[in-house]
Amino acid sequence: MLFFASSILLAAVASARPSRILYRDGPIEVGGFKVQAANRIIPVVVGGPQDTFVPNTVKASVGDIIQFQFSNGNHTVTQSAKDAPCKPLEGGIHSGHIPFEDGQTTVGTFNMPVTNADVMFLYCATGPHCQEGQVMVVNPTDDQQIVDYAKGSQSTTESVDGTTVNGGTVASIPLEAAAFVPAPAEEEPPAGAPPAADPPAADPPAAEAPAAPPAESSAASSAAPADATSAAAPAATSIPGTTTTTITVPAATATPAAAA
Ligand SMILES: [Cu+2]
Repeated sequence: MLFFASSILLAAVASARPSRILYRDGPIEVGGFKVQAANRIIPVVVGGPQDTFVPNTVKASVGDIIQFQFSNGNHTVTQSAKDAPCKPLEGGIHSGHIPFEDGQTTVGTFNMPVTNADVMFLYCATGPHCQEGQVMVVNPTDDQQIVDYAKGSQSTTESVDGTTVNGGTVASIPLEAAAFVPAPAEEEPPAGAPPAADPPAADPPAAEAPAAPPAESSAASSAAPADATSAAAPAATSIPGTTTTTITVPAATATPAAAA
């Protein structure tokens, strides 16, 4: 049921509509159109199978809280100026680096209160993520703004990290409450039966099955009896016998040497 709900959520997010808005002082909105928005919590997924923000544009009102939820990888939410992508804006918001690793049961969040209706340009300051398009715009004035900002970020050569956490609160939520399904653990690909296991195991990625083939003892035990059973007795007997004979021969040779 949770998985089903998550699928709906992801589909809704993909269509760029604020789908699962949580009202702190009211009913929970699930895809309808209750518009008297007051103090909403708006989830934005950061990272995951791809280095992205989902959604990458958000319309928020003063009093709302944008809750950045950090999925797989290690990412930041950092504010830049419109025309200076991938570089922190002085006094702008910065979440710090918040990782998500396989097996985590909680999700790191950065809760950013929206204090004015101005446009905000945000990027991830980890590695080349900004150049790769991990950027978003809050309260864009038109649809072109995110496109232009992403293009600008791609033209930069490197990102500048933020310095101090600012403009929000770092916290965490249970994984079950997150707006995403984590990427599958990276240790499991060798097994040949992922298709069958996928649908049921999609919601909690907890149990890992250590499948180690322990076949050494049987091989060793079968090899040992083979040696003992085979006609090793004659060979073993002949070797000592030969050695003894050789020792006798040099003794005879020593005689002429001594004579010379
Ligand atoms: Cu990132």
